[in-house]
Amino acid sequence: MPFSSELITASGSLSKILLTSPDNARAEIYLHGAHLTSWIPAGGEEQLFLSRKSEFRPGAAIRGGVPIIFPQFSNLGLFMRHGFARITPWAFVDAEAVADNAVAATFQLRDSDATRKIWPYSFLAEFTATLSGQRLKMSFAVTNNDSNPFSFTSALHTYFRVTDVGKTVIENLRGVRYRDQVLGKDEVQSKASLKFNGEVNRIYFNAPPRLSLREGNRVTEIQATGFPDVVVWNPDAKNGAALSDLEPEGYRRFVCVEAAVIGMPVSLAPGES
Ligand code: TA6
Repeated sequence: MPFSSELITASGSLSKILLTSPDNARAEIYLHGAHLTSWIPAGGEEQLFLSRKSEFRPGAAIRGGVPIIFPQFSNLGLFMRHGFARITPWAFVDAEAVADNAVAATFQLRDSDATRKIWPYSFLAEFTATLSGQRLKMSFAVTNNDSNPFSFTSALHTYFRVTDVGKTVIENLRGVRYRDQVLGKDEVQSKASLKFNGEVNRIYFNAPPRLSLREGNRVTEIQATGFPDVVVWNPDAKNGAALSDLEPEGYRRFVCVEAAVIGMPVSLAPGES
């Protein structure tokens, strides 16, 4: 079977690409934010959480899937919280067959009057989702098209779907220094497994490149290169209820594990990628 990609009109009249690999893995990516909202491995089930109360409209961020955070993570800087990439329409470039029986869909975002009002630089950002079998690969690249250098922070803010956050752990973070954003202080991970017994909002710096997300027998292997940090987030019941676009009890059904570059922002000279 060849791969397929189809552009359809979806929630909120926004457009999305339905992507299917030759071995029948599937993904959905909105042009709004180049936001991946669904990933179903071949013969498998949905791996990403998407809130039933999510907004789908220009200017708003989709709650769930994989928001692309660029050019600023959270409030850690002078610019817009979590950046503008997730609330801006991207261009779909193409979908093509690549090695290992996979299909790759590429999206681009360039600066505009609107983005330069928020962040005064000329740039090209490119997001590629590569899909086959049991694997989803996401690549994010930025080119400095400006005459001045710039720096940025970024994350692929992935909402992994779980059945019960209380039965979910993340493994392989022992010994890693983190900023606890709830307590506002730095700590070192002492336990082998990170559990979710309440609000968790942490930036792990220089984390190992491979982590596991485990719920019972179900294990998701997470691997990152070029993103040295990892953000782990779950809001808990109280903070989750305060999010207007999160469905009731929605906090139970996801854990965010985010490939991130925060501690050492990426600096690009003019022309560099
Ligand atoms: O990545 C964790 C985080 O920065 C949390 O602080 C939490 O607020 C989350 O992102 C979601 O942010 P959002 O702007 O999408 O509500």
